[in-house]
Amino acid sequence: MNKEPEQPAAQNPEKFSGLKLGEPYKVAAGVHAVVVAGEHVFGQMPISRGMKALFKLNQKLGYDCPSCAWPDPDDDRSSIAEYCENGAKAVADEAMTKSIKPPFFAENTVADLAKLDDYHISKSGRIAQPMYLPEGATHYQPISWDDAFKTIASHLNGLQNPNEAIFYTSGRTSNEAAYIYQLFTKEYGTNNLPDCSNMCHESTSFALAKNLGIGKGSVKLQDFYEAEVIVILGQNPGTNHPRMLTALQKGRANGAKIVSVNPLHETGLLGFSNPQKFQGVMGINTRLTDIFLQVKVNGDLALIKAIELLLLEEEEKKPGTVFDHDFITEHTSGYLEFISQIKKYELEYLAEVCGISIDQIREVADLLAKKSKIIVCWAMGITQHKNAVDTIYELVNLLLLKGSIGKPGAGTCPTRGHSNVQGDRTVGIFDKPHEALLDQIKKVYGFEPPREHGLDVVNSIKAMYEGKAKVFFGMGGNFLSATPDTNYTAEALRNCDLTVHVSTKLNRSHLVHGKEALILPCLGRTDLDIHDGITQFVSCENSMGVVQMSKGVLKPVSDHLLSEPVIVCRLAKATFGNRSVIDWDKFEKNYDYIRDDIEKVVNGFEQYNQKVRVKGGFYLPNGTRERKWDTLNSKANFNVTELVVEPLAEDELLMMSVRSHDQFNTTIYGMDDRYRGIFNERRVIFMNPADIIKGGFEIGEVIDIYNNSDGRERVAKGFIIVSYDIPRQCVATYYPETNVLVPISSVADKSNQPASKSVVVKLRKSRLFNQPVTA
Ligand SMILES: Nc1nc2c(c(=O)[nH]1)N[C@H]1C(S)=C(S)[C@@H](COP(=O)(O)OP(=O)(O)OC[C@H]3O[C@@H](n4cnc5c(=O)[nH]c(N)nc54)[C@H](O)[C@@H]3O)O[C@H]1N2
Ligand SMILES: Nc1nc2c(c(=O)[nH]1)N[C@H]1C(S)=C(S)[C@@H](COP(=O)(O)OP(=O)(O)OC[C@H]3O[C@@H](n4cnc5c(=O)[nH]c(N)nc54)[C@H](O)[C@@H]3O)O[C@H]1N2
Ligand code: SF4
Ligand SMILES: [Mo]
Repeated sequence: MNKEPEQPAAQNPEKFSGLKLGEPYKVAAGVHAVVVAGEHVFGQMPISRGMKALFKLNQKLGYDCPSCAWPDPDDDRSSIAEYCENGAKAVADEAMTKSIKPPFFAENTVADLAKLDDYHISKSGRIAQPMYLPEGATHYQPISWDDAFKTIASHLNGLQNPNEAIFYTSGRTSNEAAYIYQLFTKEYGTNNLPDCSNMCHESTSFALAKNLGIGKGSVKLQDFYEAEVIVILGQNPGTNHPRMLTALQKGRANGAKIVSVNPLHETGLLGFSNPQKFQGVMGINTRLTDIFLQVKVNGDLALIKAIELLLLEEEEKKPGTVFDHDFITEHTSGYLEFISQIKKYELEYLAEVCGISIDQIREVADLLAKKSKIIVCWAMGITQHKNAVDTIYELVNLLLLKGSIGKPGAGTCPTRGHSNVQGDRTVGIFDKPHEALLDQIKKVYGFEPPREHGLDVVNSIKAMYEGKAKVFFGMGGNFLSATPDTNYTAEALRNCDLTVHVSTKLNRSHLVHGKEALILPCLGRTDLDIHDGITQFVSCENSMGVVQMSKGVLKPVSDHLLSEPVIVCRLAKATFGNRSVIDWDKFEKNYDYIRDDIEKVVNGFEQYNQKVRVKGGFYLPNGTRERKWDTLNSKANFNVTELVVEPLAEDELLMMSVRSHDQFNTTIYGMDDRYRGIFNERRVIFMNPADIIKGGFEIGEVIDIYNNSDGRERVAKGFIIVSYDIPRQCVATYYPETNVLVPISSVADKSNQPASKSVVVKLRKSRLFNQPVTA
């Protein structure tokens, strides 16, 4: 068996920062959250800058929160505080005044920087100027923008085939930048456009496009206020979509029942103290969840099937009282096949697989039987499993039985991650572009875009690993740390002739690089972007399909930063010379021209420039809301799914990787996860107390986590055991520290999304530590 090469540093530092344990919180947010937000913002910039930044955050005509994609209220926005603790942390992290200039790179070798942990890498500051790492060099050195673009152009023009280049996008990129970026790659000749969505909601986009005709959710915020039941699966909104709690609170006050499905009793699902309301300030809390189902990791498909089986039983007893037959007959296809297949399952078996008692499942089925305004919300706890697409099919089956799509108070709510991840896909960041988009590009610009599908994230990594792709260009993000199989991906990046990152902050992907490497520092969401005296703005689409303008307000930390759209234009001009049919100068001068072109090419952007200037923006069309199904048969489709259970061996555990309350993906804001009672340490593993005893371990002991897959041993060294309320044989760790354990071959069927929440692992005593290290 092959032994793994040493890991790309810092994933396994040999010392701990000093874990302190507290009780998990019962209530999220509250005044404490406001205090923490203030500490983050004012700790990293002067008061005046911080006030300015917070004052314009999520305000109509202000800038869009760079953190998650949860929507802003259409109407009643607070004029002082339309954001949450984690939005403020994201702003603090981006708008910090500390910056890293050439002397920082001259003093530190790349190898030394790679030894820092992610928290310290991010805290080093905003990158102030373009930097270049020549082949064989040990230090990044300054480079002019012109020379940087010439270097990239010469590599791109030297490739034998455009498909040897990879163009990654992370979901913070604006519509304007994303549109011209994908246009550039198409004129260059490739659809190799992997994006963070491939690791995020790809399973959702695949499933929903197939059964409902559009890969996006159907609900609007207003639906939360009209719903009778809101089911939340595989999502931790208190940390990752904090203002969703406000919507849940309002929905519940209007009579909705909330059902939460999660292996962990996440604080934000249990209770909420709204710091923007008098009651919250006074410490008055609202309970959020009515029924909590502590499902086993990846038990959701079995659970939904069990609920459907009980609903069917009730419907058969009292025909016409549970299912919406008018809806089913008029709008759906595949009902009879679905019914005959679901009957094959035994309730007892399904209950055993999901780990929920039949009584509790019955409680939920009884609730759903009587209601028809049902919203189903989900996130990474559903999408990052091998059978994720099937689970989402099944969630939609449930909604179709109840006629709960395309009417007020009901529908699908896949909660998106990055603030513009949905918009990037809308404007063409997709390795499998729709023919309609390609036809329109051909019509508007007159060149033939490539029709062959490109590479997604997993296939891009494989192509670089195998030497089939040689140039990697990252528009934002942290490809090395966000992707699975860290060592394999590191090898893939090191194989490239050139790796380029357009970034605001330093990250590990700059430090594990190709033969040559470039860092191109860009403006962030909060930064003012002025060309020829005109302040430019960009726009983003949130999780509910609203497109809004985002206009930065802060003076950039350096005069050497360029905006993402300008970077794309200069890249295109350097690469094509006078070969291009596109007027890149025009785009660069004023982003209105980019929006004019988006309007011509992408459906739903009529009068883009006018509508985006209206306070609050505009909704993109979404057929599911009007019960218009853009599927092959023009129907909403039931999908028959199979429950395939892969049993674990006695010594195996199923690991999910989750976010702490102090991080945004690979950016680590702090070392605490206070809602879960974890302080000052990230390298912990949450375990059921009975599994700790069964494995012969102790609480506080340091272990190594490992697995064997496709002939390799993968190891994440040095994790402290924490006893936690989590189902048997399930464990949780923080992402990205354990990405090293996710085999590149472990993906969701059909969507090819890394299955980073069903990682089969084993534990063994650490060779580095033999003392319990809990404080
Ligand atoms: N502050 C902050 N906000 C963020 C982010 C961030 O890192 N920090 N990231 C952004 C991004 S890109 C995204 S995609 C979203 C992610 O938002 P989430 O999806 O909420 O993020 P995770 O931490 O991955 O949490 C997944 C949740 O699913 C549960 N879970 C895991 N496995 C299963 C399972 O098999 N079944 C069920 N039912 N539950 C399961 C976990 O216990 C956890 O509560 O957040 C966005 N917002
Ligand atoms: N094991 C495991 N792996 C996961 C996940 C998981 O739950 N578990 N989640 C997956 C998910 S849902 C996602 S979305 C991906 C995230 O994957 P990515 O989007 O690639 O990662 P981020 O950590 O969000 O990227 C952070 C970097 O973006 C840069 N940046 C920040 N703002 C800007 C900007 O405005 N412009 C530019 N150009 N750069 C900017 C900064 O340099 C920062 O270091 O990770 C995935 N990986
Ligand atoms: S809920 Fe999301 S978008 Fe809204 S302020 Fe918080 S982090 Fe930002
Ligand atoms: Mo995400």
